Amino acid sequence: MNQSTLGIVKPDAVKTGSLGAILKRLEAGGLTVAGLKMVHLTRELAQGFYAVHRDRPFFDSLTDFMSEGPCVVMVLKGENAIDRWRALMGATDPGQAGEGTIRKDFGQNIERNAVHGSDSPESANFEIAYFFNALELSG
Ligand code: 3AN
Repeated sequence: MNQSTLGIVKPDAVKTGSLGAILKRLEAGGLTVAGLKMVHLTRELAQGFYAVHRDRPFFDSLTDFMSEGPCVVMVLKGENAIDRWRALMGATDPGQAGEGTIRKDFGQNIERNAVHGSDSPESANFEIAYFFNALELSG
């Protein structure tokens, strides 16, 4: 099934100059970039994006982190793009992530974990629309 998902290269990975390496991994993993831009989220925009986590103890820290510097938001397409991108990312905690995954190689800890990926078709729809309009997407 051809799918779209939202990926984010988070502020930690942009700061360490890992953007190119991460793009290379996702292209090598069979995903196509259909939209991409750099944004510096305000705290409010980060809170809106992560609204589903608003009651979690890490919400304030997570939204501070996501607004501390620029990140790169992108729409990724491909066969089973949602699961494929999450497999390339690895487990949420880089310490638990498998060898060769992005989070294992570029993440610092469970919060500063380099990348984000939608976890379902419903969240992909919400997350893509949060950052992109139709004119900004190709293919
Ligand atoms: P994933 O990004 O793997 O789908 P979620 O949706 O459970 O993980 O969490 C969203 C984001 O919240 C994670 N990417 C991570 O940055 C942060 N996060 C998740 N669990 C924790 C935690 N226990 N402590 C701090 N931050 C966390």
